[in-house]
Amino acid sequence: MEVVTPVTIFQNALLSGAEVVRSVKLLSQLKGVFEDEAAFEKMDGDQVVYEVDAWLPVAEGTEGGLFFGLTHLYPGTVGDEYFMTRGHVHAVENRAEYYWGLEGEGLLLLMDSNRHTRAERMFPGSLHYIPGYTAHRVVNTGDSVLRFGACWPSDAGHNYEVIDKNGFSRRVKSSDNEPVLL
Ligand code: S6P
Ligand code: ZN
Repeated sequence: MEVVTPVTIFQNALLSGAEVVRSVKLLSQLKGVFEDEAAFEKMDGDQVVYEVDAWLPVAEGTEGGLFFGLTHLYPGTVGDEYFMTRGHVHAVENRAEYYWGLEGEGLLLLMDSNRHTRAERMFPGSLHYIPGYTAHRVVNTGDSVLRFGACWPSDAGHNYEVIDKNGFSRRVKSSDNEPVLL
């Protein structure tokens, strides 16, 4: 019997191995995402808001495969709005996804096709099923890095345009150091 060592290791909320690809999202790449544009312009655009480590074992668009990702979302605010991911729906809209919390705390915003937005609390051990046709965005409401895992179909793709254009119907802001959904 042949025994091999996996090429990818997922340990202590970190993903490593030769096939893992890291992408970095700088604040300057999130122009238009946060409400307070004056506060945004005053900030260092080169600061990292989040990083995604992804293992894509099959080609993007392959039917039947699965992708695995780990997002590291740093703490911070633009004005009083917490750092968050850009957010997207899947290009193949009926494709679902799992997220799970690993470190830190935050909120997962889920917006359905009627623009109704609900929020699920994220914490180490939280598990989130994101149905198809549902826009998803994660907000770091804590003061440490929020790390979460993701698993999605390899033919889901990403559609960022709809969120870039219309945003989510709710925003998460800090009021007296407490997150409020507005
Ligand atoms: C992919 C999955 C995550 C996000 C990541 C960054 O389907 O939902 O890996 O890509 O959390 O968020 P965004 O909105 O910039 O892709
Ligand atoms: Zn997704």
